[in-house]
Amino acid sequence: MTNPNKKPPYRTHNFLGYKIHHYDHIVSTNEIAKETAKKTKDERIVILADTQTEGKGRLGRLWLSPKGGIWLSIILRPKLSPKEALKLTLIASLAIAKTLTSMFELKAEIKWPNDILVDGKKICGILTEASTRDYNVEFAVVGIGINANIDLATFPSNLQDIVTTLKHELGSEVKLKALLKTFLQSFERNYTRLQKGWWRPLLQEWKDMASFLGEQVEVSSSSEVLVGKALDVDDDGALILRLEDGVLKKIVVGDVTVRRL
Ligand code: BT5
Repeated sequence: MTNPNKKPPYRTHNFLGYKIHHYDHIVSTNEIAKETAKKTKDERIVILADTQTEGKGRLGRLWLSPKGGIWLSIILRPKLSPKEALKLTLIASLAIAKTLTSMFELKAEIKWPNDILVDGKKICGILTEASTRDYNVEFAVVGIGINANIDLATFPSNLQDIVTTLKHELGSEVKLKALLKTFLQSFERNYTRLQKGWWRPLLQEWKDMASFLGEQVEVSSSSEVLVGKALDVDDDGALILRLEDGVLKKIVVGDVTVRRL
């Protein structure tokens, strides 16, 4: 039997209609968010943790989550079909890129589908997971990891060339609370617009911050590696690649590497 007097293992704050559950450490905010989502009908709940012991990347990869970063997952109940869930990753990446640009004057770039880069290096990754019912998204969890006040030396040497942090880029620490608030403000604006059906202008804003469009890229998925020109991102958020033989290919899952000569 659950004890009604038992305190939850997190602190709560409210901001802009978002309810934040702030944990010290946790296995993965996405995992706790999915468990939380099954127990409530609410949305705009944010699971936030100071550290994660098993932060998740895509395809079962590990996401390193030391102290100093922002590791969070937002529970949403959008009116979207399962194939449109990718739009949540796109509006989150747009909000992060805008936040980093407006707060710190950094030149943040988006790399399809889920990376935010500064100086060509990954500063933030996004993992969206959706639970579906009757061909609709029942709930979605948008997991976001921002490398904020972390020394680059904290990362293993094989990642130090491809990863960056706000502390490394700015030479000083940032205010995590202010960063979180600015991001949530920007995310809320995008989410409201998405729910109103204003997807096209959001996608255009996203494309304006995307660094890989028009470039020669390599796209790897679990089954193949494709090489071609990143022509566009279509209305569903899928990548349109023109292969070297001219054939157009629509890609929903994959890792993009820009091949700069
Ligand atoms: C991602 O995966 O980029 C999605 C990361 C999502 C993390 C957030 S944190 C809050 C929420 N809760 C979770 O459990 N997850 C989400 P992917 O594109 O598969 O990139 C993973 C790869 O990035 C790894 O294989 C490493 O090479 C690299 N990596 C690991 N930790 C990193 C970090 N902190 N910063 C930058 N790159 C990292």
